[in-house]
Amino acid sequence: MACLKVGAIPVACLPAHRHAEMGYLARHTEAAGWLIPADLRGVDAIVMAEEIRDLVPSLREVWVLGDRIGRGMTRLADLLADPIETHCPIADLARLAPSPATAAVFQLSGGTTGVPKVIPRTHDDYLYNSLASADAAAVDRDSVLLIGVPIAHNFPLACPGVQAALLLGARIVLAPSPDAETSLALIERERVTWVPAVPATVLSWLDHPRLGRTDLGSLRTLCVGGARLNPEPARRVLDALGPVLMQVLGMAEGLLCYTRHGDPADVVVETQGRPVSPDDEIRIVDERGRDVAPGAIGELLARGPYTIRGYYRAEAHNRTAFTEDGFYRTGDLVRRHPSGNLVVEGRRKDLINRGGEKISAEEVETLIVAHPAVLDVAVVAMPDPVLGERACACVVLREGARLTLGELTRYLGEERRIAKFKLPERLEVYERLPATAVGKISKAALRDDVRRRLETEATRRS
Ligand code: J2J
Repeated sequence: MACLKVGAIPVACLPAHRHAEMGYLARHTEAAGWLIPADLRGVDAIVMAEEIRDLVPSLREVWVLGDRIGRGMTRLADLLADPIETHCPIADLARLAPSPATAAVFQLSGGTTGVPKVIPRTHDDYLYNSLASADAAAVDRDSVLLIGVPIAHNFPLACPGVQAALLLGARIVLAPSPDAETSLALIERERVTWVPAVPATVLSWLDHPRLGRTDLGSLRTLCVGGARLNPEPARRVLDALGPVLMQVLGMAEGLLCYTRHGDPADVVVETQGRPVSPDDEIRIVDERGRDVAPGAIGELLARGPYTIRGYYRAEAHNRTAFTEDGFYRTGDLVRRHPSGNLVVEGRRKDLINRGGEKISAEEVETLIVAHPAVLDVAVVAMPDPVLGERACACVVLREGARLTLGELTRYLGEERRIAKFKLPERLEVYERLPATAVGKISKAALRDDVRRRLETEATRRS
């Protein structure tokens, strides 16, 4: 929040990010400072920051939360003990107030490309984003929001999230984890009214014995998005918790769709909502960019007051990620429900949606193909009953080479040092990868094959 006041741009990194992501993002954004806890989920973040600082010339400052610091770093506690007024009158700081049309926050794209894409959200668009979604999603000054997902994500930060809560004077409860035990206890104790969640979280709550023992009378809205919530668990939410369900189709690039309280139950259960702004323009188009017939499936394009027109420093990618007249190609396949709301039916983009965390297939493939045992690779989604999808690496090995899943994940995690959620959770070895008519790897055929193998294993077990 202080950064926003003075025009410093926070990069919305995740606690799961490691050397690979942090190094790339620091360099790409020319980050000047890094704020870290000394211990980051068991990883020594000080050592990580020292290493990356040595490689990234722009990175001058590292502030550490905790007692231990590295060379040339600053303890956050010392910074706080040294009042800003002794260096610079508050009035001078106020004069730093940034221009509304400049970048406020760098969000990160769920991404389909070899490296993460940086999304410049401006002060004016992000403010509007928060307030317009508060209006649609029924957050006001009496709301109490429970935030259990990493706070830098667009959803808990700005949709309507922490930003709208602070703007409107609502209350925020920060949970250390979204697990059922923690969340349900906090909802009861803090009289929480509004909870953002991914479908995997909701499923874990529905199955948890604590659910029946908890007073959830304060809860008005369980807002679910980030990945598809199937109608069956959606109905179970209504049965177990009453009419609190709200679905959201959101994206860090902008466009936000919500179902609304007061929508008929079937609309809340079956659709992912409609845009928050009367100025949002959406189109549903076929492969040649023509509008599909009403109710047919096509790719969702979006343009509007808070949807970006380009990624940061990504000229080549921007030429294909946006239409000539400025629509963002979401890569999501949707259809219009008779109610006018959108239903997500699939996607055209090449990513794995692991319980709401997005994994770019290309990013992981580029690393895997550099492994000495690997000749060719495709990373595809495999179905998972809770997370929705997980990543499976399909590889062709070099002659005489061998590779196990353990070796592959050790290589990716310990040598290439990528975020843990991106590690493949299954390895399939092929003689050759199936091809499409034009000779590209057929990911559809691979997905089908992996699904069949999982089903066979499941029947064999039962
Ligand atoms: C199916 N797919 C969905 C849904 C997002 C609120 C909620 C989520 C995000 C988010 C967000 C989906 N059903 N209900 O930023 O403010 C998939 C789509 C979409 C992509 C965006 C928010 N809700 N998705 O998930 O930038 O594929 O934002 O294009 O991480 O998630 O991912 P991301």
